[in-house]
Amino acid sequence: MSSYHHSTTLETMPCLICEMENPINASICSECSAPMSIVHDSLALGRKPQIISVIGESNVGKTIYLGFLLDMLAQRAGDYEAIPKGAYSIDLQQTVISHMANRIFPPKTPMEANQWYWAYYQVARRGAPNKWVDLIMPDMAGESLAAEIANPETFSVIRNLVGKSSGLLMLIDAALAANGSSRPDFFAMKLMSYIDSVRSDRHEERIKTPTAVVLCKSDYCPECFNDPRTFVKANLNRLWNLCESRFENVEFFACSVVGSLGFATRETENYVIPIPLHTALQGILEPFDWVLNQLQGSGKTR
Ligand SMILES: Nc1nc2c(ncn2[C@@H]2O[C@H](COP(=O)(O)OP(=O)(O)OP(=O)(O)O)[C@@H](O)[C@H]2O)c(=O)[nH]1
Ligand SMILES: [Mg+2]
Ligand SMILES: [Zn+2]
Repeated sequence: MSSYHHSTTLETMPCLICEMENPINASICSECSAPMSIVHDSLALGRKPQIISVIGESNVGKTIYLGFLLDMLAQRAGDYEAIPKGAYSIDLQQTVISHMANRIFPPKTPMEANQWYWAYYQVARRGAPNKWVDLIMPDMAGESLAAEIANPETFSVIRNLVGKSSGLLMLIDAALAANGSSRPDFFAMKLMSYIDSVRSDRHEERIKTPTAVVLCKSDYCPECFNDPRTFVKANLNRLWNLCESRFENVEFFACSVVGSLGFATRETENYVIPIPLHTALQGILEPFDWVLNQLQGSGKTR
């Protein structure tokens, strides 16, 4: 990326995600649909941002997790200070917060990459002002991720994001796993081996990228909070084994966004939908905090 700093003077600019040259006034990359404002904002800052990707199957809770995480950062939870770059960075958290305030879960993320939310934040801990990190956190659709895993190069944006991520938050549906479903375990395995194929040049070397495995919907199985490791070992054993053999820097977490759920049906439809009666955030910041500590090289100083 040596052309990166010189490109302001040219008629085109390389996309930060896929490096494709785009006209200077393009709003999204013609190749991968990433917002070009990320490039403009990073040029204005004079620093190259790092990518933290939230990955996981459709319906696992990525959108809700990321929306609440960003909102917590914006509200200075955990001594963080966070500055959004561009109005586009605020849309995701606004969507999630306003839906939840109306007691509805936010809608499923569309498969088309040009409709994803992207957040670009400068983050630092208060008291450590020299430790600003610039983070790009896209909200991908689980179905697009599944399509890319099944058929690599379907979504080049995902391949580039996974390949360039400095940290990964891998979300798993703990409620399904606790019910004895093998689906989350198999999806996680596929995801891990996909990451492995994208990341490693030498196959005998383990992946070093800090990877937080996050057990979502732990309100359904509160034992996850006490001991996420033991839960993964017992209920997601294939994933556990793959982590041990291929990933050098993995940690396990549990999270939940709801305190209580109601269930409702419509007269015209015969399925039950969960209603979030009140928001109670648990374990949202911890995985992010861990990844950031790994990036800043300060190890486990929590
Ligand atoms: N009980 C419970 N349900 C949750 C929690 N988080 C998410 N959910 C449920 O999971 C559903 C999916 O959440 P999303 O954040 O939209 O999932 P996603 O991973 O973004 O899904 P895609 O956009 O399809 O990739 C929500 O509509 C809720 O029903 C949680 O902490 N507790
Ligand atoms: Mg989503
Ligand atoms: Zn691109």
